[in-house]
Amino acid sequence: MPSDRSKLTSSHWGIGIVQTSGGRITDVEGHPADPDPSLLNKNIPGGLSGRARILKPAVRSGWLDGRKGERGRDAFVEVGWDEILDLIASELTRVREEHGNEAIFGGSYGWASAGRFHHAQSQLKRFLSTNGGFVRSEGNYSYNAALVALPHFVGGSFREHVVEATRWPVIAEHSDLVVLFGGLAMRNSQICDGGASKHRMADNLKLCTERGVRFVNLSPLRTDVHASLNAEWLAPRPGSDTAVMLALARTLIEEGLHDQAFLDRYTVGANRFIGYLDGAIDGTPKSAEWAAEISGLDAGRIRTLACEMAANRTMIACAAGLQRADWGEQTLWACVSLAAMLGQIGLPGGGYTVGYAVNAHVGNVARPFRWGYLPQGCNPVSAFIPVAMISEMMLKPGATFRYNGQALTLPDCRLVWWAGGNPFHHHQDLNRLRLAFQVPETVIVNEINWTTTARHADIVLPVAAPQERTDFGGGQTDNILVPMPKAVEPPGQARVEYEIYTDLARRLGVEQEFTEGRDEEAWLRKLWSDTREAADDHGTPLPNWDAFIAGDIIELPDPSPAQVFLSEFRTDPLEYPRATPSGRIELYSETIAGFGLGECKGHATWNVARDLSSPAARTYPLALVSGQPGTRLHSQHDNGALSMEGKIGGREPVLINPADATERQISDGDIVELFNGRGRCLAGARVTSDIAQGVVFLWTGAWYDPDFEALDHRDRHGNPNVLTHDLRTSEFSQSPAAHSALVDIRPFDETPPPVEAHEPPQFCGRPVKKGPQA
Ligand SMILES: Nc1nc2c(c(=O)[nH]1)N[C@H]1C(S)=C(S)[C@@H](COP(=O)(O)OP(=O)(O)OC[C@H]3O[C@@H](n4cnc5c(=O)[nH]c(N)nc54)[C@H](O)[C@@H]3O)O[C@H]1N2
Ligand SMILES: Nc1nc2c(c(=O)[nH]1)N[C@H]1C(S)=C(S)[C@@H](COP(=O)(O)OP(=O)(O)OC[C@H]3O[C@@H](n4cnc5c(=O)[nH]c(N)nc54)[C@H](O)[C@@H]3O)O[C@H]1N2
Ligand SMILES: [Mo]
Repeated sequence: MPSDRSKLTSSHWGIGIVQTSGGRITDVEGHPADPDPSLLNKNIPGGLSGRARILKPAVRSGWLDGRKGERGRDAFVEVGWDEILDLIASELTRVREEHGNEAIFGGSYGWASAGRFHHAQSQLKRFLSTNGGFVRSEGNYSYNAALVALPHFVGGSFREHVVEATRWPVIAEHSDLVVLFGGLAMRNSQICDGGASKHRMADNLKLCTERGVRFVNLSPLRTDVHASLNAEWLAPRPGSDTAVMLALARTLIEEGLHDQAFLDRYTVGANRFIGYLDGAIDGTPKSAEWAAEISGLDAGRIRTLACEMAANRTMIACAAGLQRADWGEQTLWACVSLAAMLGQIGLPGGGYTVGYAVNAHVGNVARPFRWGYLPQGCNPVSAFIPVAMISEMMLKPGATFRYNGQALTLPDCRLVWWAGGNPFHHHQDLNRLRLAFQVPETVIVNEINWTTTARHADIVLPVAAPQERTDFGGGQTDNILVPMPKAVEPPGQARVEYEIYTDLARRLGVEQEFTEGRDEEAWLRKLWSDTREAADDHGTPLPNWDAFIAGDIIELPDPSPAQVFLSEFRTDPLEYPRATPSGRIELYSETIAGFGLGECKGHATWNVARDLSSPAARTYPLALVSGQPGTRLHSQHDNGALSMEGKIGGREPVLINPADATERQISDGDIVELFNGRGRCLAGARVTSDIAQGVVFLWTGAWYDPDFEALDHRDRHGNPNVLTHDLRTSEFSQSPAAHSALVDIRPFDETPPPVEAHEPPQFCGRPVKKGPQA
């Protein structure tokens, strides 16, 4: 029990105890109940009280001045709450009257913050639904290809895949070998959306080492696997995993090690897949030598690895990052197909998993029942976009596109409202996104800080952070409920978003519909009472709200500690069929073949990444991997203490192999420039043999800091998304493909410009009205 019970908090990376002084947060300590507390709490004080904090409502000067100027460059005019809410109410009304609700984009992707009630997207969507609806976005940036594709291959949602993943203690007991495509990054498993209260991964992996489980890490980054696991490190070229998986499968056939009985009973299409492996379709046998050429791995090792996988109880783990790449759907299908050939799917410690380490909970714990939530209302608008088509939507309204077998049209959105996300962090090809963001008539952003997205808005609403409002935490897949009493008041004029929407709803004549007669406190009590009811149904009574919010975390039983993925299906595939057309795992899918997409055929297929198959391969020789940062969550609190400690000369570190560095006369600690045909950015060089030769690794999340005087609006801070493309994985799932980009890098010989991303924008007075109407 913490000494000061009134200051517990929860975040996506863990629980903490907030220390305050003079109405400000001075520190957030780990909670004693967490065996491996996340250090990311150290970012909170700086992240909430930095110079970038938004303190007053603000309007872009050019927008006030008859919608002129350029988003992202203009100064802002600070105004009062009444004025800004009047402006928004009249602008919403205008857009609805002139263009209908199909012209309002409320997709607003992003992680926002933990807390069941004050969830930024739920609040915005509920408000917009109350006002006639909005265009939504479908899917996410994390594992979109898996969301769309796995239901075709294996049936069931991807959520089921991760929630039902085989538990690590089962692996410790039963597996001999774990083959990790894309590693098992401990830094990533700090986090889960909505909360990750106890970090169990380290202890569970310790069980594996104690039992002598062997790990093979196929990844460009050695440290993608914790050193204690003593993994063998193989570094295939980024984007070549599908080829390696296909070659492992082909080797099983060559050696007669595939499990024909499993294929016959549990799958369809094995013969056609095997035909492709043999080269019957394209004349190219998918041999170990073929994959060695593509991946840079040793053909002999591919063969012996296939034999070891067949001879042992083997878990194949595919990191989510691998499907965040060109043709990412194929990597998933190749993984499932390889596991099917081995025939261990559904056995304890065998088979495959997509997304161990995508968060703290996969394979570690699950939620016993659904916590109370704020209903988002009914959205009358049916138009949507796949989430990563944001630039495409703004730049090409009315264009048609393919998605999961459908032909759809991009909506024509005139007003864009973002709350709880940072597209200038998360989206690819930021120079293109900047152009796209010039198109809408109005952009509204609710933010805590002056992120680059807020700077690209017309209307900016300063909002309270989680520690500045009362809520309760319950992670999407956690088994722990956390009281989150307000620790400090919001600074300046920042307000709780629910109050902002309530005031707006009043102006628009829909207050009762939006609030249902409840204020913040009444909603918190309702959501808690919904949670208690669900708990009662599960036989785990919870205290009342007043006792809970004044108390400590509450841990509920883990519903499935010994779970084995697809074990029921394995027991009886007729009784427990998969939700695919055949009821089995589909190694060949008539549905997908019927989509008629060139690169996505009816079986797992090898395709070369776009940058590699274009002239870029010759111009830009290095593969850029842009994984999740260990020192923060995405772009959140990038100006916090831990995040800043990780930077080099105030810029994001880029990992580069000594051979690549020497060739370019780059030394550790140098300021370097990364560049390709899409953009360029500065970063700090970290020369290390932990990264494979031919690859550079730049963490995501440094706030994009364009220098408008420099070539390509060079980013001064080290945001990899100025270099990535936004072509998406394929027309099958239209998923983000951030990990497929080629770049080059050189020492930056000029005086490095200061990083300005963590500063507020310029403010100015109101534009003076000129002309006859003045
Ligand atoms: N190159 C590359 N790009 C990537 C990835 C990659 O691997 N490589 N990964 C992708 C992935 S997996 C993801 S999930 C995305 C993440 O992309 P995002 O989820 O957009 O990133 P965050 O930094 O978490 O942005 C959340 C924003 O919400 C704000 N916020 C927090 N709480 C609140 C609140 O209560 N109200 C409001 N209004 N705002 C709030 C924060 O200040 C922050 O600016 O990035 C993607 N981008
Ligand atoms: N600390 C921290 N943890 C996080 C997050 C964060 O921002 N900070 N974000 C969270 C979110 S939203 C998500 S979705 C998950 C993402 O979890 P993942 O998708 O697993 O994370 P990534 O870091 O994108 O990729 C994992 C690793 O894959 C490797 N990799 C990349 N490309 C290739 C390839 O072509 N082949 C092979 N074999 N390996 C490759 C990289 O070395 C990288 O370290 O992480 C979550 N955890
Ligand atoms: Mo994600």
